[in-house]
This record gives sequence, C-alpha cells and structure tokens, in this order.
Amino acid sequence: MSQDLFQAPDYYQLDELLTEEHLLVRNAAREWVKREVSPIIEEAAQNAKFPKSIISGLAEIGAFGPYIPEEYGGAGLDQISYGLIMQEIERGDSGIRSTASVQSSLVMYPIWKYGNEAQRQKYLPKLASGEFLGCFGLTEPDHGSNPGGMTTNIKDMGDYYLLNGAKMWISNAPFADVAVVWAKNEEGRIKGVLVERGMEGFSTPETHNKWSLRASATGELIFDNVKIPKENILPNKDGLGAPLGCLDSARYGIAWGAIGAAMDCYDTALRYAKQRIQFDKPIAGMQLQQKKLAEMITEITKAQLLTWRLGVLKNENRATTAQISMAKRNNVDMAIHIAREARQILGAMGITGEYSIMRHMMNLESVITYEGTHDIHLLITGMDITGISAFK
Ligand code: TGC
Ligand code: FAD
Repeated sequence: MSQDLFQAPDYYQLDELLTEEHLLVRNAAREWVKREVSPIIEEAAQNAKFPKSIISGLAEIGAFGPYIPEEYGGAGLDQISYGLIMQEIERGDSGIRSTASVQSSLVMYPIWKYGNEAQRQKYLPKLASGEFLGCFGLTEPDHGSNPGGMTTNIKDMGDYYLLNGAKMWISNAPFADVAVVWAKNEEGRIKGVLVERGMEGFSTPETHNKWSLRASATGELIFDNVKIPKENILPNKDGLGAPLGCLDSARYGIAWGAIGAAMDCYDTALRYAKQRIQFDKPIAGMQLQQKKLAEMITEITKAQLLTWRLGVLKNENRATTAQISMAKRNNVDMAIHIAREARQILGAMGITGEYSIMRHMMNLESVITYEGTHDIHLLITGMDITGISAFK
C-alpha cells in the first residue's frame, strides 16, 4: 500500500466540540493506526489473515472496553471517546474495528451489565488487556434478522446445563477464548451463556472465501452437548432485550466507525485528484470530479454532526435504539457510497491494493449487513415514528 498520508477532514471545525481528553484519545488512536495498522493491513486482507500482532496495541489505545470502568481494566472513557476510537480504527480497516467492537460492546458489555461480580472479575481484566479475545454468538444459520427465532438451547441437568445448537457468521470465533452465546432455556427464555474454548463438544470452524472483512476472522460456533457450569450463565438480564441491548452499544460504535472509512476514501480521492493529470490539468479541476468530492465532504460533515449529537445523548443516557439505528444506517450507507465514488476518481488505480478504497468498499458490504441490515434499521425507524411494526 502507498504511504499513509491521511489528513482528517473537519470542514465545520467540529474539533471545537471535543474536549481535551477526546482529542488526546482520538489523536493517540490516529497515530497508532498510521504506525501499526496501515503498513500491514493490505497484506493481511490480501492473505485473509487476522493480524494478531495488533492485539496488544488495540488494548493500549483503550479499544478494548473504552467505557468499561477502570476497576475492571477498561479505559473509563465517555461515549464520544469510544466513538472516536472506533472512527480511527475503521479509518484503518473495518475488520480491525470489528474485533474491537465485538470485544468491547458484545463481550465486555454483557459481562459488565448482565454478569455477576465473580464473572466480571474473572473475564473483564483479561479481555481489556487482550490476554483473552471474545466473540458474540447470536446469529444462526436459519435466524439472522430474526434472532428471536433461535433454536440453540440449554437444558437444566441439575448440576450443570447442556448446550446444543449452532451459531454462524461469528466475528473472532476461530480464536476466541470465550464466547457470549445466546440460547433458549426450556421455557423458551433467552439466556446469556459464557462458553470457554476447550469445553468438550464446543468447536469453532472458520468461514473461508469471504470477499469482505478479510482481515477479520469469521466462523461458526458449534455446540454438541456442551456441559456448561451453572456459574457461566449471565444472571442479571434475559430475554431478547439482553442481546439487543449489546447491539445498541456496538451499532453506536459502527456509526462512528463508518465515518472513519469514509474519511479515508475521501482524503485519498482528493489527494489523487489533485495529482492526477488528464487533458493537461489535474482531474480535481474537472466539474464532474468536483461534484463527487463536494458531495462527499458534505455527507461526511452531516454524519459527523449526527454522530457527535448522538454521542452527547448517549453520554446522558438518553440515546434511543431508534436514534442509534438511524445513525448506523445513514453513516454506513454514506460510507459505502463515498467508497464507490472515490474508487471511480482513482480510475484503474482504484481497484488495486496500492490504495485502501477498494478494501474499504468490500468491507462496508459486511458492515451494511451485520449488526442489523440496512433494511432492518429502516424498519426500526419506521416502527418508531408510526408506532406500527412492519417486521412481520
Ligand atoms: P421485539 O419484539 O421488537 O423486541 C423483543 C424484546 O427486546 C426489547 N428490545 C430491546 N431491548 C434493548 N435494546 C434494544 N435495542 C431493543 N430492541 C428491542 C423489546 O422491548 C422486547 O422486550 P420485551 O420485554 O417486550 O420482550 O423483537 P423482534 O423479534 O420483533 O425483533 C426486532 C428486531 C428485528 C429489530 C431485532 O430482532 C433486530 O434488531 N434484528 C437484527 C439482528 C441483528 O442485528 N443481529 C446482529 C448480530 S451481532 C453482529 O452482527 C455482530 S457483527 C460484528 C461487529 O460488530 O463488528
Ligand atoms: P437475513 O436475515 O436472511 O436477511 C436477508 C435479506 O432479507 C436482507 O436484505 C434483509 O434486510 C432482508 N429482510 C430480513 N427480514 C426482513 C423484514 N422483516 N422485512 C424486510 N426485509 C427483511 N452475527 C453474530 O451474532 N455475531 C457476530 O459476531 C457476527 N459477525 C458477522 C460478521 C460478518 C462478516 C457478517 C457478514 C455477519 C456477521 N454476523 C454476526 C451476522 C449478521 O448479524 C447477520 O448477517 C445479519 O443480522 C443479517 O442476517 P442474515 O445474513 O441471516 O440475513
């Protein structure tokens, strides 16, 4: 990949809305991505290999549990700092941001919020430091957008539970030390189960041949009569609302992350357009290319404002599920459009691994599908404003 010359766009001086701490956290993550992610990410994606070497760095910049209290090893930051970290990581690559999102919002968050003190003490510090990696098993082969229909189940055997079923499309599954798995009990109530690598009957085959999120490992979780100790059930919340509550936190991070991918595509395309000469002048001077670039910076700026405001609401515990859905949907869609337009500005060069744009574009095809598809988020907004569910 070409040298990382990234310069973040801030068309409306939005940095002025950030505190000293936000800027410190954001700049540290930005520098780390330049130093540690950009030089290796293209090769990792080309080889479809998750770069494990970056795990300790992710922990150091506070990407594992940014808002988890320091007593559990987290960074104890606010929601805007969390968002800014996700933005900077996804500026490098959506797959790396996925690893951080899953670890923080889908593994540490449920253990922190729904677990007991012993579970918090046992897992959170190791997850925060990167000694443990986690994954989150909600989606099943026959239940994606409709997780409430899941068939993975636990049966009470007196001293322990027996877990059976399968999860699919699980980020980090192939190497996770602990999986937060959602399963129904005999009454049909959804429970959170902590499944550890090495438990008999538990396997995690990797999913191959992905054209998207190639630097992130995806796999299945297969449970064949896995004996689960009773202390591995999350005691403090059950029902579908428990996993959906985790998704609120992860989707919020993705809303910020998508801005990072969009900023990288815009910045790359702007620089290229100023340098590339056709018909004796830079293509940046052609009206058609200016239209693309002007629309990109407009959409990025709107997304930045939307997300900053959402962060303020989240800090005040006032952000609703529907507001988070709107931001996730808008920002990922914005980023994927910008990636496609930016790719065209680079002409043939845009399809090569010399530049990050095509990788972002392919990654964003997963981002627009996972954590609730583009359609599902529209239906969440629709239900919120009309009061009528159109899911079923
Ligand atoms: P519905 O009847 O609406 O709700 C069931 C219960 O849940 C409550 N609830 C929530 N609670 C907390 N937070 C939320 N966001 C909540 N949304 C709903 C609701 O109040 C109700 O509670 P109760 O007490 O009445 O039972 O559920 P539904 O079956 O109609 O489904 C609604 C729908 C479609 C919106 C939901 O199921 C959904 O969001 N589907 C999309 C599935 C999804 O996003 N999967 C993501 C899997 S994880 C992933 O993709 C990780 S990618 C890796 C990475 O992040 O990088
Ligand atoms: P489906 O639900 O089968 O949807 C197919 C199409 O039908 C979509 O266009 C959808 O919008 C549409 N549709 C569905 N229902 C409706 C409706 N009611 N009205 C209108 N249209 C509808 N899951 C996890 O649990 N953990 C993970 O870590 C994880 N990581 C992932 C990583 C990657 C790379 C990918 C691609 C997915 C990951 N997922 C994970 C799964 C992801 O959350 C699901 O793919 C997603 O929720 C959609 O489910 P599905 O693929 O089964 O699509």
